Amino acid sequence: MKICIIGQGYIGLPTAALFTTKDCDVVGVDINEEVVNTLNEGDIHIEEPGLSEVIKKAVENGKYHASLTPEKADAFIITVPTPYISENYSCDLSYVKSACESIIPYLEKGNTVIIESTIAPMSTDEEIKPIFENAGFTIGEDLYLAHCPERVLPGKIMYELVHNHRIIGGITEKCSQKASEVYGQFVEGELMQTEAKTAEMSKCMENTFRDVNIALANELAKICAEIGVNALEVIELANKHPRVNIHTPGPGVGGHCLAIDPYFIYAKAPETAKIIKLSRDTNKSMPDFVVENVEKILNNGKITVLGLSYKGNTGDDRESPSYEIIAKLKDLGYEISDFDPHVKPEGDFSEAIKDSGLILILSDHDEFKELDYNLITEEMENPIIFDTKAILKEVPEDITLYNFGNLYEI
Ligand code: SAJ
Repeated sequence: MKICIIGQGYIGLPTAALFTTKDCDVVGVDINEEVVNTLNEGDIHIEEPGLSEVIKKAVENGKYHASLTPEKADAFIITVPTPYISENYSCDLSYVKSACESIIPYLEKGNTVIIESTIAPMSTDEEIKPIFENAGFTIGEDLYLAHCPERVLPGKIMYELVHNHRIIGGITEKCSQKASEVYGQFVEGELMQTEAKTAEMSKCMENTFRDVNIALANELAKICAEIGVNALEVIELANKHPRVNIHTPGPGVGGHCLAIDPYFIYAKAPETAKIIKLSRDTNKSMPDFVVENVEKILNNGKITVLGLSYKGNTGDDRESPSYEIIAKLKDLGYEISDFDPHVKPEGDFSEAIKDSGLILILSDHDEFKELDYNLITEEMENPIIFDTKAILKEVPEDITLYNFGNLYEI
């Protein structure tokens, strides 16, 4: 089978690599000439464990090449970004649409086209299908179109692409069957066939489920701070119930999925999607909540922020609440230093905490779980830590520790 994959990023390139391991010929298309050149030399431009070996081998044995333009193939997979448009709470489909337009000259009867990019519910039916119909194809008869969202975790992409279950949302049943045949080449998880709109909604809802649950935990943290209860202890105890799983409160929800996908649903039914919108608002209010509490701990001076990325043990800082918190603290006149070994590996912890009045932990990196407390007491002006991710369990007596469990003590 020959596969043409448009967009050679975090999802497109690993997907291309996996097809080559199953004797498929793959052309990886990207608009970035530098990326195309790098890939054709057998090197990769992104970091993902296990990926570079596969691409190197596939370039050597001729199973993979990159190109600026599409080529004829049996299946076309679109893995381009869908940026968030804050004005109307929806996704920018322009890259997906132009990727669709770009393959039209190469399409032949019987081909399959798969959209993997995360898109708002109804997009495949209302916005993508007409592009191919206008080019003369009848979907389900001479061209097969499906939305098959990816659901992988960076760092584990090569494993999860093979083993995770996949939602295969065809415009017609035949479209789902055809798309399943494509993924059946390397996917070992279940291929769950459904309609395109159900696949779109499922993907958005998976991330919304998590966002709403985090909002509940964040609201609990605020309530407990107000009335004087330890929220972290409440969560620990309540979660011993076999059917309860309260999530973890934090400084806000970052990343390019949870903080965005719920809006795609909200935009479709703003009058009805009340919990979804309120949850987004609650999670978006957390940077302010952190700042308010910092102000209660320290009037002025230097604050050391530990963690710039949106979650632990990654250098990914897209939509990270850390930057909003830092900007707000700077506006209030605090001097800010930061330390994040994943985002800024050149940073120096001892320099960052020197003469600081407060350490503010905003990401749960493993490196922060064991801090050098002697250095902290020696270098800091006041040895106080505000741990918004609750990663420190116990600190020496001469250090004051605040987290979302004891904010009412400030
Ligand atoms: N967070 C909390 N409290 C929690 C859990 C997370 O505040 O209890 C925060 C994190 O600190 C982070 C944010 O939420 O700022 C998002 O982190 P995450 O690990 O929950 O999610 P993402 O955005 O890295 O990845 C999600 C995943 N989706 C789900 O778990 C439903 C992943 O499986 C998807 O592949 C990915 O979105 C995607 O691309 O859609």
